[in-house]
Amino acid sequence: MKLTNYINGEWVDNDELQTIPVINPANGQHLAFVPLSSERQVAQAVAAAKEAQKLWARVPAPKRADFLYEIGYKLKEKKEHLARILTKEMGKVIEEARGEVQEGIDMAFYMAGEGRRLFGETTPSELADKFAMSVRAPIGVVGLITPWNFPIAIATWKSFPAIVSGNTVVWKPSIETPMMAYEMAKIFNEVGLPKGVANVVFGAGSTVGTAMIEHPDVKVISFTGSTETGSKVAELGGRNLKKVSLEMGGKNAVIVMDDADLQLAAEGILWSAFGTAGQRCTACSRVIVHKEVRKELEERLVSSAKQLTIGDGLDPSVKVGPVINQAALEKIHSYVQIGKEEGAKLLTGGNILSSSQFEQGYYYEPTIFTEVKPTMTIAQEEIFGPVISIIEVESLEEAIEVNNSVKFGLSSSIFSQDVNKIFKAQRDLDTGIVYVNAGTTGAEIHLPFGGTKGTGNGHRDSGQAALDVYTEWKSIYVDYSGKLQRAQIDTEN
Ligand code: UN1
Repeated sequence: MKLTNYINGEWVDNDELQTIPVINPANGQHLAFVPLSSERQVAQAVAAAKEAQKLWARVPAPKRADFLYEIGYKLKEKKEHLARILTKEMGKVIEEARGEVQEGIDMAFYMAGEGRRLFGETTPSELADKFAMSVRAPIGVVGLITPWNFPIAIATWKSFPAIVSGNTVVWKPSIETPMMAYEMAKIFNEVGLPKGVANVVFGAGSTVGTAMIEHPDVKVISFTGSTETGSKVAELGGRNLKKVSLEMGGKNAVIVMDDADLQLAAEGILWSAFGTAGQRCTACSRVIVHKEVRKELEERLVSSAKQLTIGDGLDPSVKVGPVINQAALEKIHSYVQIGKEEGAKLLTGGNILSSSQFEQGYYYEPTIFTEVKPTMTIAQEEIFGPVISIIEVESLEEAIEVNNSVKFGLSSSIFSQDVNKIFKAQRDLDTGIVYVNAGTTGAEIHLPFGGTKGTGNGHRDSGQAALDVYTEWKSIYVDYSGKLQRAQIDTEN
């Protein structure tokens, strides 16, 4: 199968473009070919989006929202079909793939509801017979750059609020997961979304992204991905005076206090650390544990980690699927080597799986280090794989300090039964998301998603906060006094 760009409501078959294969990370199976587009395809898509936006902005928001309802129904109808492609293309286990499609469905219906809200504000004017209000106005053409780990969910967090608020979209999905984007484009087409409102351009490396960011008609860039790429996006976006929303890495920790329910804590850690093979930006990669319960927690974590079935995510008994590609496998393994060299103690895992069952795919053993110092590389840098570092502390204060000692600030969690500790922690943990008595993953779509410090630049995906990325406030004053009234000029004297 050869995938094509989706531009101006058409499948643009780029015969002149080079294509590369899409590979199933579970078994090396060849799934499709994806085109590598150039600036020319980006320019075409932006032109289509610009033209479409003039009309789209005039469509009443509740009518724009009707398309999102239709998209939601389609996603629902195709849930199993999409989940299976997602597992094949990205590797996450089928149960999680279904969960991700569900996130897209929920986002569609949630943002469709926004079509009948999109609230503005009315405010008393300081002058008599004058009406003042502020409304959300669409910005124009929006460029989306999305990652492979949540190829549907993250795309919906960005595109649906953009579309419902009257913008049009040019979307560059990750080259690792183009099939999901192609399926989304099919849905846009099937529900009759007006041509040019949502466009998909495939590309590898920085060609398409750079062309999008530099294009004068693209006004907003929303990016989720690595910190390394994100800072380049920010730099280029800044130079081109774009509004840029960034969602980047995490180094998320679970804090386990001495009064915690240890079984629950172990289950929460395991799910957040090894689910999606650790490839979530919200994945737990540090466990900060009170010294009184460290040994017991370690025993529970190690024995449960050893029981996790690893393999092809299409097999429903599998709990940990492959990582995305060979480069990811090597990067994870090199962090494990660094951990050993820096003196951390390996409790379990630490290997690339290479027996005949695994040799065609990219599998890494769930790995647990202990006796990790907060300053070690494995406790500071994002590994994006199934590796956790256990750090011992003596108090809640120390736990919070260790949690906050990394450059990222996406998600954190505390397990405790003490309400005072819980409330103190939720206030002092410097992350955009805090969980109490639950792991670090599982964000819901109607709450803002994003982080502090190096995780982002102050914007949020999903939730109503996403509307702030894709709209601008317009203040409107209507003077119905019939005479010249001058604000701020003192008429008394
Ligand atoms: C991501 O980690 O890149 O919170 C997104 C979660 C999911 C989304 C994660 N709902 O785990």
